[in-house]
Amino acid sequence: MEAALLKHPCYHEEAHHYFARMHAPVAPKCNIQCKYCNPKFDCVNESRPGVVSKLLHPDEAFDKVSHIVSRMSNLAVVGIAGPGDPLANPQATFQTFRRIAENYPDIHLCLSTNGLMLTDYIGEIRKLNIRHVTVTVNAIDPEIGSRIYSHIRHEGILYKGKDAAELLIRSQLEGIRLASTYGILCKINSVYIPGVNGEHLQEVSKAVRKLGAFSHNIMPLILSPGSQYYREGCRTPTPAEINKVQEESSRIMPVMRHCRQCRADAVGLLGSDWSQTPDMLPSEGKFNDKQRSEFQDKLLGEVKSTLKLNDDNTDWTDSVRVAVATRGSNVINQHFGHAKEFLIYDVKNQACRLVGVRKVQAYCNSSKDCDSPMSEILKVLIDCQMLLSSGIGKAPAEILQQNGIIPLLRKGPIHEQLIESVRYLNYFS
Ligand code: CLF
Ligand code: SF4
Repeated sequence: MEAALLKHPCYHEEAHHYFARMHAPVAPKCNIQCKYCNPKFDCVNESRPGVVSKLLHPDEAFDKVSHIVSRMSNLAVVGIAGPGDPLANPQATFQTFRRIAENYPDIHLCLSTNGLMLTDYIGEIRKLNIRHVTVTVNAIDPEIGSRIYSHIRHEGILYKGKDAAELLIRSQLEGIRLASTYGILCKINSVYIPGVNGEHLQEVSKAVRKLGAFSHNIMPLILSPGSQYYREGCRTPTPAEINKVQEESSRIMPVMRHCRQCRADAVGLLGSDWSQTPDMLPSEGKFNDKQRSEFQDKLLGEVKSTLKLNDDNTDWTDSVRVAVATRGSNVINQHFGHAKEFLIYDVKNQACRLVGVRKVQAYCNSSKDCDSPMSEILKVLIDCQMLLSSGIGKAPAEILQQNGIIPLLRKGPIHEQLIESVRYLNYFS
């Protein structure tokens, strides 16, 4: 498998334990209005709600990239994902990509868009060798689309209702077809909106697969305060609902299960964000290009060695569901009390598979009936039988136990620890 995949933390599940990405927040404007988005907040297609700390001019963005590249030796990808739509800000977007491509040819470039202008800029995307493009497709049926988008602006005209959705969907599908034809790896993001498009996402998978898309990332709706859905009292999907649609779509095409719905200015491994404190990066000093390349070759070797652990033929009936607290590097190294998210695995015999990532904060911040962090965590871990972390306080451990979740203290490689812990499940029970 080529490095463009194995080094991209979003395109390959194993890569996300080792390789980092950063986003350059240079694109403020958007040309559509999704009902879940509040323009004062990050784009929820690619980020959790939260104001971008600072919009950057392309020159500032390049300086920030240079700073991080020299200190974060596992940085493999620079993406532009907002806070608006990158292709509604083509000058800033392509100027930023151009400078990065000229100075750091080994860094992979990644673009995330609503797809309205994708066909218009496909030439520029190819010229800059942008190999990874994500398109957010929430519906392929204009009737459903009209319940998700309130309007779009295209060539000076304002479209609303079904007309708007029809134009957007046509542009997205044509863009995906064209990009895939040129060998660009197209990932599809869909926001699961209960009561609107949940039942429809399988149809989206089928359509985009036919056009050559590479994988489908189905993400739970996060309600941005102030957005139309928020005002209307929409709800977010439960972990069980998300699992169900991901499972259905995974029979059609590869499904991404490790998305963190990152900020438009995120920096670092998925799930551990250095965007607010880039001066405190955890490196010994600066790296030159040769050192970075050697280090990344070593990481690539680690990714490859984990590939053989995956078993696609396992029947997962009667498997054990386990939550894991980690800060990355494919090891259990996070204290329960500091965890903002849990990786959820199914384990059976010698095999394990990632079911998803469940954020504590995101669910907590977005749900209106959030009463305490612990009750929120219990909701998030509702279907888990075990929790593995590097440390946990007595009180939360007891609460977990009372709710049928066995908390175990573990350190070391996730796969190894999962297999071993589940082997002794009866003993711990
Ligand atoms: Fe960024 Fe997106 Fe590129 Fe990844 S994020 S532009 S493809 S480098 Fe990744 Fe973040 Fe999920 Fe996006 S985890 S929100 S899928
Ligand atoms: Fe908001 Fe992104 Fe939708 Fe634009 S594409 S309205 S920035 S969520």
